[in-house]
Amino acid sequence: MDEEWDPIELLREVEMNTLAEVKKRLVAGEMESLTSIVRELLDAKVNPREILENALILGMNEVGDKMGKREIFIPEVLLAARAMGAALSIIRPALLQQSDFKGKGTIVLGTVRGDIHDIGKALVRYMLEGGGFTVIDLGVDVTPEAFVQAIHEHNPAIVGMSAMLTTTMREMENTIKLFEQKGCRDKVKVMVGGAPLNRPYAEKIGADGYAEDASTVIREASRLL
Ligand code: B1M
Repeated sequence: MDEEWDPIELLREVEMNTLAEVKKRLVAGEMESLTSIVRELLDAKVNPREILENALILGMNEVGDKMGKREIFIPEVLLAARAMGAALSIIRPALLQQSDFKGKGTIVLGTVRGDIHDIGKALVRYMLEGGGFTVIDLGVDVTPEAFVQAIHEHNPAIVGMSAMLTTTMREMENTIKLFEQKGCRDKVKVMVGGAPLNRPYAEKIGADGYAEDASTVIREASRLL
């Protein structure tokens, strides 16, 4: 008797193979072929969160591991980062379309002074926007003074800070201290995140909230409100 085959199972297998290909091209920094596969997946109605979580984030983690083991160096990491940025900008509209609720509140977001890593922050931003928050993105290498100015300008409910280096995570504490000195600490909740952080550290520096990754950030921001 012929082996039975399940078309849904077959489609799933094709999807998993394509996601593995997305990851491979990201690690190789092949921006053009990566973005064209991502477009094809979105056209085929694959959930953008699945592309993010099962391919792109896994790919960036692999880039980090290879960088840590000195198997690849800054030029290759930059190519992968550029490819990731291009893929994220294609996925962003699809993520926003999934948003079913708007007007949850404003969040000012930035990577702290001395730190130029922006991929994790961009991902956090897209998730928050998808979750109904309005996000004011101050970019990277944001000084404590620029965060204070943004509080006065935008009156956010939450200030979110990202840091990826053990050296720059200290800037979060400096920024919170400046909020206290300038009398705006009570006006906002502070949420922090980034690979070298954990919740005890967030509590130690006086932050109100901490999220480990983009998938938990909406829950944490909602809790703070
Ligand atoms: Co850099 N780098 N890097 N780098 N880089 C790391 C962070 C590192 C761990 C690599 C390694 O050695 N294995 C290491 C840090 C070591 C440490 O401090 N413990 C490192 C280093 C050393 C450096 C330089 C010093 C290298 C050098 O010049 N010798 C230099 C520093 C530059 C600077 O900032 N001043 C540097 C430079 C770079 C590039 C410019 C080449 C590039 C950044 C390009 C860009 O962002 N446009 C880069 C990259 C790409 C990385 C790795 C490989 C990948 C980071 C990334 O995008 N991850 C990284 C290794 C790694 O992380 N494994 C590494 C994917 C992203 C989706 O995850 O950023 O963790 P992540 O974000 C997550 C969570 O952390 C969380 O949610 C995000 C989404 O899930 N999150 C938040 C982040 N912010 C949040 C905020 C929140 C809540 C959650 O609330 C507000």
